[in-house]
Amino acid sequence: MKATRRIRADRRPASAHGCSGGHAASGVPRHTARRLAGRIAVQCRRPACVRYLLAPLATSLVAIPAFALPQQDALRPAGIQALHIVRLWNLTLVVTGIVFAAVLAVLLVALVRRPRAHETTPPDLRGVHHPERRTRRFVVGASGASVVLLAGLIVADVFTDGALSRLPIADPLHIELTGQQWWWQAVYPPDHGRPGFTVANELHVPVGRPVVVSLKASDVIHSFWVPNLHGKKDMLPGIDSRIEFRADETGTWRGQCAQFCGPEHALMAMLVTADTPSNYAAWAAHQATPAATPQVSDVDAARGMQVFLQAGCANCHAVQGSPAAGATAPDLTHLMSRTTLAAGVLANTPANLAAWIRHPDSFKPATTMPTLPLSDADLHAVVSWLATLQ
Ligand code: HEC
Ligand SMILES: [Cu+2]
Repeated sequence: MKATRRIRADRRPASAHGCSGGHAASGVPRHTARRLAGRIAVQCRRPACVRYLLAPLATSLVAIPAFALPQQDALRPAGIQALHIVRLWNLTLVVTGIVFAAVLAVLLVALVRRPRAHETTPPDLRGVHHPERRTRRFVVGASGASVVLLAGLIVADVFTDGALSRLPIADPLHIELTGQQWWWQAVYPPDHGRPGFTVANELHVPVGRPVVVSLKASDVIHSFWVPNLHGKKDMLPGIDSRIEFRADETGTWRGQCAQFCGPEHALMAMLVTADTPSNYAAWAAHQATPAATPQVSDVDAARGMQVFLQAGCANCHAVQGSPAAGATAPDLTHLMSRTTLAAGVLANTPANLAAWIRHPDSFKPATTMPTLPLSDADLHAVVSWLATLQ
């Protein structure tokens, strides 16, 4: 994942490097890393292939994104479903670990006690005339133990499955999640008097309340996977399924599409933020409000909205509260309340926003978002407007 992103990042326009700023994650300051890249490229004239190998390696040091998404970690459960799974994992690890150590120990004993012989030693025919009772008993015993242990793991697996399906789901939060190439659309239907709304790529859920996510795919097979909260569930076009989980700890957890869905599959991340119930309620209430109309005094933003409507952005994107009502791309109503752009590919800053709109295909080469020919002034205006969509 990281490697793909680094390689991709090489193709980014210069402005994207500038604005993401700071130090590379490895602690190498960017300018040092860049100089290093240059030096390696210059010194390795011969053979040329070495230069071609080393230069991208060194530039990849430069291009590590300066923002860090939270780690996804199946071994660090933040909810009851992930806890059931991690317990099964621990049991499997211990059992198979003991078996592995036992096999190695027996192998070692066999090596140490192996019969030593040379050319003149007569053949040892004891085993032919007298059956090796002890050895046979040992093999039968070890095979029996393997069967019992494997059967035990199957039973544990079935119990885990049962526990996963027994999550109490009284009064759950419903989310309708659709996998798209290559981003996530999440519709929150009306809930306890709060109107419905749509967001992209970044979900929020309240801690302690069960969540039922209905899963759809609009184009190809995707897979929902937020390992800190639950296992994987495929999203199949034409076959709706659902996944149920509960977050028991506040925090932001990373998810990733887990089924190859096309060239940008690796760049299809998701964030799930588990909030306290009151913070969640505040977030949801805010998401359900339409975007504020730009102030007339904010000339740039007001013009930006016009550019957005006229340049074709509104054919795909919706901004509630404006005439933009496209339905095939991320809803941008509260764009600035998200921390990332394009499914976790870029930190959400005005500079990255401009870089993305200028050349979306330099970040996600196969993206369906077109590169529209906007003048610098129009681009500036559009970004000014989008930046008001708090
Ligand atoms: C043909 C449809 C289409 C048009 C036209 C289009 N976009 Fe997009 N846009 C997309 C898609 C699809 C994505 C999601 C890409 C991804 O993450 O893989 C996207 C993503 C974005 C995002 C990132 C949203 C997020 O939450 O991460 C922004 C901002 C954006 N577009 C702005 C614009 C602007 C401004 C215009 C007009 C200049 C525009 N788009 C025109 C399809 C379109
Ligand atoms: Cu995928």
